[in-house]
Amino acid sequence: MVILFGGLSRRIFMGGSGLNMSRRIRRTPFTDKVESYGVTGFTVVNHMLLPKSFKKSVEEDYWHLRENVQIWDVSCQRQVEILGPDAEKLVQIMTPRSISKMRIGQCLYVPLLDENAGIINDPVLLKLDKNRFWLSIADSDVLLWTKGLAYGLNLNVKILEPQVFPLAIQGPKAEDLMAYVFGEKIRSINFFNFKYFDFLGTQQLVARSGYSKQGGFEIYFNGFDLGPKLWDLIWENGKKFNISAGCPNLIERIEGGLLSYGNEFTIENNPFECNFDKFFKLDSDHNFIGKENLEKIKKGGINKKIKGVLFDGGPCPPCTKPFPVFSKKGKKIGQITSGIFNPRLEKNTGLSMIDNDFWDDGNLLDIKTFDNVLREGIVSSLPFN
Ligand code: THG
Repeated sequence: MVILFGGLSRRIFMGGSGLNMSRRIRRTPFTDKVESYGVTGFTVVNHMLLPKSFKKSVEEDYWHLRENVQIWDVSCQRQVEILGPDAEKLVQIMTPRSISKMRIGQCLYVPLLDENAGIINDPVLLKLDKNRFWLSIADSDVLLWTKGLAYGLNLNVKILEPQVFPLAIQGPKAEDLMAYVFGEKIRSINFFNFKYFDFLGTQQLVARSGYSKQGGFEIYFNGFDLGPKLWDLIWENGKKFNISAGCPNLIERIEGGLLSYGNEFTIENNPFECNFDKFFKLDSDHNFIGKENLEKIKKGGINKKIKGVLFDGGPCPPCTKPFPVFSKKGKKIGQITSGIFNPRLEKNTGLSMIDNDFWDDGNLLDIKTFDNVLREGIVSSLPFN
Protein backbone atom coordinates (compact mmCIF):
# COMPACT_ATOMS: atom_id res chain seq x y z
CA MET A 1 0.00 0.00 0.00
CA VAL A 2 1.22 3.50 -0.77
CA ILE A 3 0.05 6.46 1.29
CA LEU A 4 0.42 9.99 0.03
CA PHE A 5 0.07 12.68 2.65
CA GLY A 6 0.00 16.44 2.94
CA GLY A 7 0.57 16.91 -0.76
CA LEU A 8 4.07 15.51 -0.29
CA SER A 9 5.26 13.05 -2.84
CA ARG A 10 7.09 11.10 -0.15
CA ARG A 11 5.73 7.59 0.01
CA ILE A 12 5.48 5.40 3.04
CA PHE A 13 5.77 1.78 2.06
CA MET A 14 3.92 -0.55 4.36
CA GLY A 15 3.39 -4.24 4.80
CA GLY A 16 5.42 -7.14 3.48
CA SER A 17 6.02 -5.72 0.05
CA GLY A 18 7.68 -2.49 1.17
CA LEU A 19 10.39 -1.07 3.33
CA ASN A 20 9.48 0.50 6.63
CA MET A 21 11.63 3.59 6.59
CA SER A 22 13.70 4.80 9.51
CA ARG A 23 16.89 6.72 10.12
CA ARG A 24 18.94 3.49 9.94
CA ILE A 25 17.95 3.20 6.30
CA ARG A 26 19.77 6.31 5.24
CA ARG A 27 18.36 8.78 2.73
CA THR A 28 20.63 10.50 0.21
CA PRO A 29 20.86 14.08 -1.06
CA PHE A 30 18.81 12.89 -4.04
CA THR A 31 16.09 10.80 -2.35
CA ASP A 32 13.54 13.63 -2.45
CA LYS A 33 14.27 14.01 -6.16
CA VAL A 34 13.95 10.32 -7.07
CA GLU A 35 10.66 10.27 -5.18
CA SER A 36 9.28 13.17 -7.15
CA TYR A 37 10.65 11.69 -10.40
CA GLY A 38 8.65 8.51 -10.04
CA VAL A 39 10.60 5.91 -8.07
CA THR A 40 8.39 2.87 -7.37
CA GLY A 41 10.69 0.84 -5.14
CA PHE A 42 13.99 0.84 -3.27
CA THR A 43 16.51 -1.66 -2.02
CA VAL A 44 19.08 -1.04 0.72
CA VAL A 45 22.83 -1.18 0.06
CA ASN A 46 25.41 -0.18 2.65
CA HIS A 47 22.53 0.84 4.95
CA MET A 48 21.41 3.41 2.37
CA LEU A 49 18.51 3.66 -0.10
CA LEU A 50 19.13 2.59 -3.69
CA PRO A 51 16.26 3.14 -6.17
CA LYS A 52 15.32 -0.17 -7.78
CA SER A 53 12.50 0.74 -10.18
CA PHE A 54 10.69 3.68 -11.72
CA LYS A 55 7.31 3.97 -13.39
CA LYS A 56 8.68 2.74 -16.69
CA SER A 57 9.37 -1.00 -16.91
CA VAL A 58 12.90 -2.45 -16.65
CA GLU A 59 12.66 -3.21 -20.39
CA GLU A 60 11.71 0.34 -21.33
CA ASP A 61 14.53 1.63 -19.15
CA TYR A 62 16.96 -0.82 -20.79
CA TRP A 63 16.21 0.49 -24.30
CA HIS A 64 16.28 4.05 -23.07
CA LEU A 65 19.67 3.57 -21.37
CA ARG A 66 21.19 2.15 -24.56
CA GLU A 67 20.12 5.16 -26.62
CA ASN A 68 19.94 8.19 -24.36
CA VAL A 69 21.14 9.27 -20.93
CA GLN A 70 19.96 8.54 -17.40
CA ILE A 71 20.58 10.03 -13.97
CA TRP A 72 21.08 7.47 -11.18
CA ASP A 73 21.23 8.02 -7.43
CA VAL A 74 24.01 5.57 -6.52
CA SER A 75 24.90 7.29 -3.24
CA CYS A 76 24.93 3.84 -1.64
CA GLN A 77 28.32 3.35 -3.29
CA ARG A 78 29.81 4.61 -0.02
CA GLN A 79 33.39 5.81 0.18
CA VAL A 80 35.82 4.46 2.74
CA GLU A 81 38.58 7.06 3.02
CA ILE A 82 42.09 5.99 4.02
CA LEU A 83 44.15 9.02 4.93
CA GLY A 84 47.67 9.34 6.29
CA PRO A 85 51.31 8.30 5.88
CA ASP A 86 50.49 4.55 5.90
CA ALA A 87 47.48 4.82 3.54
CA GLU A 88 49.11 3.20 0.51
CA LYS A 89 50.60 0.46 2.66
CA LEU A 90 47.18 -0.39 4.13
CA VAL A 91 45.33 -0.33 0.79
CA GLN A 92 48.00 -2.55 -0.77
CA ILE A 93 47.73 -5.29 1.84
CA MET A 94 43.96 -5.39 1.29
CA THR A 95 44.13 -6.41 -2.39
CA PRO A 96 46.09 -8.75 -4.68
CA ARG A 97 46.07 -6.03 -7.37
CA SER A 98 49.30 -4.01 -7.33
CA ILE A 99 48.77 -0.29 -6.75
CA SER A 100 52.46 0.64 -6.91
CA LYS A 101 52.09 2.31 -10.32
CA MET A 102 48.71 3.90 -9.60
CA ARG A 103 48.60 7.63 -10.45
CA ILE A 104 46.71 10.34 -8.61
CA GLY A 105 43.48 10.82 -10.58
CA GLN A 106 43.15 7.15 -11.45
CA CYS A 107 40.54 4.52 -10.51
CA LEU A 108 41.16 0.76 -10.23
CA TYR A 109 38.73 -2.10 -9.71
CA VAL A 110 40.24 -3.99 -6.76
CA PRO A 111 38.93 -7.18 -5.11
CA LEU A 112 39.53 -7.06 -1.33
CA LEU A 113 40.35 -10.40 0.31
CA ASP A 114 40.17 -11.88 3.79
CA GLU A 115 42.77 -14.29 5.20
CA ASN A 116 41.18 -17.25 3.38
CA ALA A 117 41.28 -15.33 0.08
CA GLY A 118 37.50 -14.96 0.36
CA ILE A 119 36.19 -11.75 -1.15
CA ILE A 120 35.36 -8.99 1.34
CA ASN A 121 34.18 -6.57 -1.36
CA ASP A 122 34.91 -5.49 -4.96
CA PRO A 123 35.27 -1.69 -4.79
CA VAL A 124 36.55 0.89 -7.19
CA LEU A 125 39.71 2.41 -5.68
CA LEU A 126 40.44 6.11 -6.25
CA LYS A 127 43.83 7.67 -5.58
CA LEU A 128 43.11 11.24 -4.49
CA ASP A 129 46.60 12.05 -3.31
CA LYS A 130 49.83 10.35 -2.32
CA ASN A 131 48.42 9.58 1.11
CA ARG A 132 44.71 9.64 0.42
CA PHE A 133 42.51 6.94 -1.12
CA TRP A 134 38.81 6.16 -1.44
CA LEU A 135 37.35 2.69 -1.69
CA SER A 136 33.99 3.06 -3.48
CA ILE A 137 32.35 -0.01 -2.06
CA ALA A 138 29.74 -2.62 -2.90
CA ASP A 139 27.44 -3.99 -0.20
CA SER A 140 29.54 -5.00 2.84
CA ASP A 141 30.96 -3.23 5.86
CA VAL A 142 34.42 -2.34 4.55
CA LEU A 143 34.67 0.63 6.92
CA LEU A 144 34.80 -1.70 9.94
CA TRP A 145 37.21 -4.18 8.31
CA THR A 146 39.54 -1.31 7.36
CA LYS A 147 39.38 0.30 10.79
CA GLY A 148 40.11 -3.08 12.38
CA LEU A 149 43.13 -3.63 10.17
CA ALA A 150 44.50 -0.13 10.81
CA TYR A 151 44.10 -0.57 14.56
CA GLY A 152 45.41 -4.13 14.69
CA LEU A 153 48.44 -3.36 12.53
CA ASN A 154 49.08 -0.09 14.35
CA LEU A 155 49.16 1.95 11.15
CA ASN A 156 49.35 5.70 10.97
CA VAL A 157 46.08 6.35 9.12
CA LYS A 158 42.62 7.75 9.66
CA ILE A 159 39.67 5.75 8.31
CA LEU A 160 36.43 7.60 7.72
CA GLU A 161 33.22 7.66 5.68
CA PRO A 162 33.25 11.08 4.00
CA GLN A 163 30.00 12.88 3.13
CA VAL A 164 30.22 11.88 -0.54
CA PHE A 165 27.24 10.67 -2.58
CA PRO A 166 27.88 9.34 -6.09
CA LEU A 167 25.44 10.40 -8.78
CA ALA A 168 25.85 8.47 -12.05
CA ILE A 169 25.14 9.90 -15.51
CA GLN A 170 25.02 6.89 -17.84
CA GLY A 171 24.28 6.26 -21.49
CA PRO A 172 25.65 7.23 -24.93
CA LYS A 173 24.54 10.88 -24.55
CA ALA A 174 26.18 11.26 -21.13
CA GLU A 175 29.31 12.95 -22.46
CA ASP A 176 27.44 15.63 -24.41
CA LEU A 177 25.18 16.32 -21.44
CA MET A 178 28.08 16.52 -19.00
CA ALA A 179 29.91 18.91 -21.37
CA TYR A 180 26.90 21.25 -21.16
CA VAL A 181 26.86 21.03 -17.37
CA PHE A 182 30.57 21.12 -16.52
CA GLY A 183 32.27 22.32 -19.72
CA GLU A 184 34.27 20.76 -22.53
CA LYS A 185 37.06 19.62 -20.16
CA ILE A 186 34.80 16.70 -19.22
CA ARG A 187 35.60 15.08 -22.59
CA SER A 188 39.27 14.81 -21.67
CA ILE A 189 38.66 12.39 -18.78
CA ASN A 190 39.78 8.90 -19.78
CA PHE A 191 37.95 5.73 -18.70
CA PHE A 192 38.57 5.03 -14.99
CA ASN A 193 40.16 8.44 -14.40
CA PHE A 194 38.81 11.52 -12.67
CA LYS A 195 39.15 15.31 -12.61
CA TYR A 196 37.65 18.12 -10.56
CA PHE A 197 34.89 20.51 -11.66
CA ASP A 198 33.26 23.59 -10.17
CA PHE A 199 29.63 23.50 -9.09
CA LEU A 200 28.22 26.62 -7.39
CA GLY A 201 31.61 27.36 -5.87
CA THR A 202 32.24 23.76 -4.70
CA GLN A 203 34.80 21.36 -6.16
CA GLN A 204 33.31 18.10 -7.40
CA LEU A 205 35.19 14.95 -8.37
CA VAL A 206 33.94 13.49 -11.65
CA ALA A 207 35.11 10.10 -12.95
CA ARG A 208 34.46 8.34 -16.23
CA SER A 209 33.00 5.13 -14.80
CA GLY A 210 29.73 3.56 -13.76
CA TYR A 211 27.78 0.37 -13.29
CA SER A 212 26.78 0.00 -16.94
CA LYS A 213 28.51 -0.73 -20.23
CA GLN A 214 26.87 2.23 -22.00
CA GLY A 215 29.55 4.73 -20.99
CA GLY A 216 29.16 7.64 -18.65
CA PHE A 217 30.33 9.44 -15.56
CA GLU A 218 30.05 9.37 -11.80
CA ILE A 219 29.95 12.60 -9.82
CA TYR A 220 31.28 11.88 -6.32
CA PHE A 221 29.07 14.63 -4.97
CA ASN A 222 29.99 16.39 -1.75
CA GLY A 223 27.68 18.98 -0.20
CA PHE A 224 24.48 17.18 0.86
CA ASP A 225 22.22 20.25 0.86
CA LEU A 226 23.12 21.25 -2.71
CA GLY A 227 22.06 17.81 -4.00
CA PRO A 228 18.65 18.88 -5.35
CA LYS A 229 20.27 21.85 -7.13
CA LEU A 230 22.75 19.54 -8.87
CA TRP A 231 19.92 17.21 -9.87
CA ASP A 232 17.90 20.14 -11.29
CA LEU A 233 20.85 21.53 -13.25
CA ILE A 234 21.52 18.15 -14.87
CA TRP A 235 17.84 17.60 -15.50
CA GLU A 236 17.36 20.99 -17.20
CA ASN A 237 20.34 20.41 -19.50
CA GLY A 238 19.34 16.78 -19.97
CA LYS A 239 15.94 17.52 -21.48
CA LYS A 240 17.47 18.06 -24.92
CA PHE A 241 19.10 14.61 -24.58
CA ASN A 242 15.86 12.90 -23.54
CA ILE A 243 17.17 12.29 -20.00
CA SER A 244 15.23 10.06 -17.62
CA ALA A 245 15.59 9.12 -13.97
CA GLY A 246 16.81 5.56 -13.65
CA CYS A 247 18.91 3.14 -11.69
CA PRO A 248 21.37 0.32 -12.44
CA ASN A 249 19.45 -1.74 -14.99
CA LEU A 250 19.26 -5.48 -14.34
CA ILE A 251 18.97 -6.44 -18.01
CA GLU A 252 21.93 -4.28 -19.02
CA ARG A 253 24.05 -5.28 -16.00
CA ILE A 254 23.62 -9.00 -16.64
CA GLU A 255 24.19 -8.57 -20.37
CA GLY A 256 27.41 -6.67 -19.60
CA GLY A 257 28.59 -9.31 -17.11
CA LEU A 258 28.85 -6.81 -14.24
CA LEU A 259 28.77 -8.75 -10.99
CA SER A 260 26.95 -7.82 -7.80
CA TYR A 261 28.54 -8.60 -4.42
CA GLY A 262 26.14 -10.54 -2.20
CA ASN A 263 24.34 -11.88 -5.26
CA GLU A 264 26.79 -13.54 -7.66
CA PHE A 265 29.56 -13.90 -5.06
CA THR A 266 30.16 -13.54 -1.34
CA ILE A 267 32.95 -13.96 1.22
CA GLU A 268 32.69 -17.72 0.50
CA ASN A 269 34.13 -17.15 -2.99
CA ASN A 270 37.66 -16.50 -4.20
CA PRO A 271 38.74 -14.20 -7.06
CA PHE A 272 39.37 -17.08 -9.50
CA GLU A 273 35.77 -18.21 -9.19
CA CYS A 274 34.69 -14.66 -10.10
CA ASN A 275 37.01 -14.29 -13.13
CA PHE A 276 38.86 -11.53 -11.25
CA ASP A 277 42.31 -13.05 -11.89
CA LYS A 278 42.61 -10.77 -14.96
CA PHE A 279 42.86 -7.86 -12.51
CA PHE A 280 46.03 -9.03 -10.72
CA LYS A 281 49.24 -11.04 -11.10
CA LEU A 282 50.00 -13.50 -8.34
CA ASP A 283 53.75 -13.22 -8.98
CA SER A 284 53.67 -9.53 -8.00
CA ASP A 285 56.08 -9.21 -5.08
CA HIS A 286 53.79 -7.27 -2.74
CA ASN A 287 52.31 -8.92 0.29
CA PHE A 288 48.57 -8.96 0.92
CA ILE A 289 46.04 -10.60 3.19
CA GLY A 290 45.09 -14.05 1.89
CA LYS A 291 48.13 -14.39 -0.40
CA GLU A 292 49.18 -17.87 0.81
CA ASN A 293 45.68 -19.22 0.49
CA LEU A 294 45.23 -17.59 -2.89
CA GLU A 295 48.40 -19.33 -4.11
CA LYS A 296 47.11 -22.66 -2.75
CA ILE A 297 43.80 -22.17 -4.51
CA LYS A 298 45.62 -21.40 -7.75
CA LYS A 299 47.72 -24.60 -7.44
CA GLY A 300 44.74 -26.80 -6.55
CA GLY A 301 42.46 -25.28 -9.17
CA ILE A 302 38.87 -24.21 -8.66
CA ASN A 303 35.77 -26.33 -9.00
CA LYS A 304 33.28 -23.65 -10.05
CA LYS A 305 33.21 -20.22 -11.66
CA ILE A 306 30.78 -17.53 -12.77
CA LYS A 307 29.39 -17.94 -16.29
CA GLY A 308 26.50 -16.61 -18.27
CA VAL A 309 23.45 -18.78 -18.93
CA LEU A 310 21.01 -18.18 -21.80
CA PHE A 311 17.70 -19.93 -21.26
CA ASP A 312 14.35 -20.45 -22.97
CA GLY A 313 10.73 -20.71 -22.07
CA GLY A 314 9.50 -17.13 -22.29
CA PRO A 315 10.20 -14.35 -19.80
CA CYS A 316 11.17 -15.90 -16.44
CA PRO A 317 9.63 -14.73 -13.14
CA PRO A 318 11.69 -12.35 -10.94
CA CYS A 319 14.80 -14.02 -9.50
CA THR A 320 14.05 -13.16 -5.88
CA LYS A 321 15.64 -16.45 -4.82
CA PRO A 322 18.36 -18.23 -6.84
CA PHE A 323 17.13 -20.53 -9.63
CA PRO A 324 18.75 -23.97 -9.32
CA VAL A 325 20.70 -25.12 -12.38
CA PHE A 326 20.90 -28.83 -13.30
CA SER A 327 22.95 -30.92 -15.69
CA LYS A 328 21.04 -32.80 -18.38
CA LYS A 329 21.27 -35.83 -16.07
CA GLY A 330 19.58 -33.92 -13.25
CA LYS A 331 22.61 -33.15 -11.06
CA LYS A 332 22.59 -29.72 -9.41
CA ILE A 333 25.57 -27.85 -10.86
CA GLY A 334 24.88 -24.23 -10.00
CA GLN A 335 22.33 -21.53 -9.32
CA ILE A 336 21.32 -18.40 -11.18
CA THR A 337 21.68 -15.54 -8.72
CA SER A 338 20.61 -12.75 -11.10
CA GLY A 339 18.35 -13.50 -14.04
CA ILE A 340 15.92 -11.69 -16.31
CA PHE A 341 14.49 -11.75 -19.84
CA ASN A 342 16.62 -9.79 -22.33
CA PRO A 343 14.39 -8.27 -25.03
CA ARG A 344 17.29 -7.70 -27.47
CA LEU A 345 18.64 -11.26 -27.24
CA GLU A 346 15.05 -12.53 -26.98
CA LYS A 347 16.15 -15.03 -24.32
CA ASN A 348 16.39 -15.14 -20.57
CA THR A 349 19.87 -14.27 -19.33
CA GLY A 350 21.38 -15.28 -16.01
CA LEU A 351 24.60 -15.24 -14.01
CA SER A 352 25.54 -18.46 -12.23
CA MET A 353 28.47 -20.23 -10.65
CA ILE A 354 28.78 -23.44 -12.68
CA ASP A 355 30.66 -26.60 -11.61
CA ASN A 356 33.85 -27.27 -13.56
CA ASP A 357 32.65 -30.32 -15.49
CA PHE A 358 29.89 -28.22 -16.99
CA TRP A 359 31.22 -24.66 -17.35
CA ASP A 360 32.39 -24.82 -20.99
CA ASP A 361 30.58 -22.47 -23.39
CA GLY A 362 27.84 -24.24 -25.30
CA ASN A 363 27.06 -26.86 -22.64
CA LEU A 364 23.37 -27.57 -22.27
CA LEU A 365 21.65 -27.49 -18.90
CA ASP A 366 18.26 -27.09 -17.23
CA ILE A 367 17.04 -24.23 -15.06
CA LYS A 368 14.18 -24.52 -12.63
CA THR A 369 12.27 -21.25 -12.13
CA PHE A 370 9.67 -20.71 -9.43
CA ASP A 371 6.76 -20.97 -11.77
CA ASN A 372 7.83 -24.65 -11.70
CA VAL A 373 8.89 -24.62 -15.29
CA LEU A 374 12.05 -26.50 -16.28
CA ARG A 375 13.77 -24.42 -18.95
CA GLU A 376 16.60 -25.49 -21.23
CA GLY A 377 19.70 -23.31 -21.08
CA ILE A 378 23.16 -23.00 -22.57
CA VAL A 379 26.42 -21.88 -20.95
CA SER A 380 27.73 -18.60 -22.39
CA SER A 381 30.83 -16.48 -21.90
CA LEU A 382 30.50 -12.99 -20.43
CA PRO A 383 29.61 -10.38 -21.43
CA PHE A 384 26.65 -11.68 -23.42
CA ASN A 385 26.62 -10.20 -26.91
N1 THG B 1 31.00 2.64 -9.35
C1 THG B 1 31.55 3.06 -8.20
N2 THG B 1 31.56 2.31 -7.09
C2 THG B 1 30.99 1.09 -7.12
C3 THG B 1 30.41 0.58 -8.30
C4 THG B 1 30.42 1.40 -9.45
N3 THG B 1 30.97 0.32 -6.00
C5 THG B 1 30.16 -0.83 -5.96
C6 THG B 1 30.14 -1.61 -7.24
N4 THG B 1 29.86 -0.68 -8.34
C7 THG B 1 31.44 -2.30 -7.45
N5 THG B 1 31.40 -3.21 -8.57
C8 THG B 1 31.85 -2.84 -9.83
C9 THG B 1 31.79 -3.78 -10.83
C10 THG B 1 32.26 -3.48 -12.09
C11 THG B 1 32.77 -2.23 -12.35
C12 THG B 1 32.81 -1.29 -11.37
C13 THG B 1 32.38 -1.60 -10.09
C14 THG B 1 33.31 -1.89 -13.69
N6 THG B 1 33.90 -2.83 -14.41
C15 THG B 1 34.36 -2.61 -15.73
C16 THG B 1 34.15 -3.89 -16.54
O1 THG B 1 34.07 -4.95 -15.93
O2 THG B 1 34.04 -3.77 -17.73
C17 THG B 1 35.80 -2.17 -15.84
C18 THG B 1 36.76 -2.72 -14.84
C19 THG B 1 38.20 -2.36 -15.17
O3 THG B 1 38.56 -2.40 -16.36
O4 THG B 1 38.98 -2.06 -14.25
O5 THG B 1 33.25 -0.75 -14.12
O6 THG B 1 29.91 1.06 -10.53
N7 THG B 1 32.11 4.26 -8.14
